[in-house]
Amino acid sequence: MHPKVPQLHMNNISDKLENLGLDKYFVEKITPERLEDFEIARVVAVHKDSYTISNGEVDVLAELVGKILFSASSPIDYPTVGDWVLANFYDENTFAIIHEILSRKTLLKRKTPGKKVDFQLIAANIDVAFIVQSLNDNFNLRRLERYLVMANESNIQPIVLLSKSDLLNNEDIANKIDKIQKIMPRIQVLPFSNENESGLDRVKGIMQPSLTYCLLGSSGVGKTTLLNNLLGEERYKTKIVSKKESKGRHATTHRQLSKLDWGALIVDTPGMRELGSFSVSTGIEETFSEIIQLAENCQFNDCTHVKEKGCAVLSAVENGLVSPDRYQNYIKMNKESDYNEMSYLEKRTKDKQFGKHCKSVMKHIKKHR
Ligand SMILES: Nc1nc2c(ncn2[C@@H]2O[C@H](COP(=O)(O)OP(=O)(O)OP(=O)(O)O)[C@@H](O)[C@H]2O)c(=O)[nH]1
Ligand SMILES: [Mg+2]
Ligand SMILES: [Zn+2]
Repeated sequence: MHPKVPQLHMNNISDKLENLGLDKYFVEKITPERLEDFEIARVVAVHKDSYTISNGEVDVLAELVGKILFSASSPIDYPTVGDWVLANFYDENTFAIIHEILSRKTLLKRKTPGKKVDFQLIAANIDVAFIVQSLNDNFNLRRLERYLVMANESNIQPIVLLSKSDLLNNEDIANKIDKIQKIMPRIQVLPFSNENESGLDRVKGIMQPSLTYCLLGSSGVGKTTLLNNLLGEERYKTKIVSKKESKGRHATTHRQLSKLDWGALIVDTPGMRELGSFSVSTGIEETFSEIIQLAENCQFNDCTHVKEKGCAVLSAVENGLVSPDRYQNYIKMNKESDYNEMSYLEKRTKDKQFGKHCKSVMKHIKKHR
């Protein structure tokens, strides 16, 4: 028999940490002895080489312990906004060292822009992702599908928020919501306006205390304006959109976790211009579930749904059951995902080989000194 590892229980955890979003999932993973040496804290902001962490009482600037720095081999090994960490606080809580990142409940990541196959962490331990599109020029079903794949892949509940409802009449708004619900009947869609505040109460109404939400979506759709509205103050800088300026400028440049009056937690993110998918087969399956279901009736088990005989997906497209655009997006994202997964594996093997090579060179040098 294994000796039973003593575990922490929620009733040993301060309310302050619970209010910051700490729940059973994390607590059960910490042995009580660890807390004799360290405090639990949450990463609320990421800076260039440092972090702001909170223990529910104070926000403190923190750095990583050398061990993490030296052993990190991928972006996953570094803290991101929303992470729970074990840390030591010094100098009357004015400085801290992060010693360990607690295992993540969820992790939002995306491929880095451009050809390079690597990824960036967006946020950790998010419960609900608000995918924001504006009802006027940003509304796009294919882009929505991309964001949904990202959320689904991370096991995060997605909710669609459609901003700038003040710019359209009710009929046009209803039409757009209809378009989404026709292809994704299960997803919740809320229109709102930062300008005339319609729908804001409904957004507030679905945000529960101690759960962590994040705002995802293109630059300029009104994520930060929404956050300021939820906070009830102009805490964060938003963008003034003029035609000339609207290209390539991001109002928000960093990610930050904020706490709302009623206890919900929310991470604002900078708008993403390119949303490369990254080995997201589970997210794709969930987002395109009706296509996956159709595929069960394909004649061949390994059908790629591109040109095979007896392909149930292709015939559904022909019969108008699946829109050609949605079908094409599905095929495209699958291809990207396969490609990225392969290139990334290759890259990792090369990195590892290079690491080994360096080690053996160092050994050699030491030996012959
Ligand atoms: N008409 C209208 N304008 C809005 C609404 N919400 C935001 N805006 C305007 O849209 C512009 C961009 O808003 P931001 O909140 O900075 O957009 P963002 O999504 O945070 O952009 P990034 O930080 O660059 O990702 C600002 O000029 C806002 O005033 C809305 O509901 N209606
Ligand atoms: Mg912003
Ligand atoms: Zn098929």
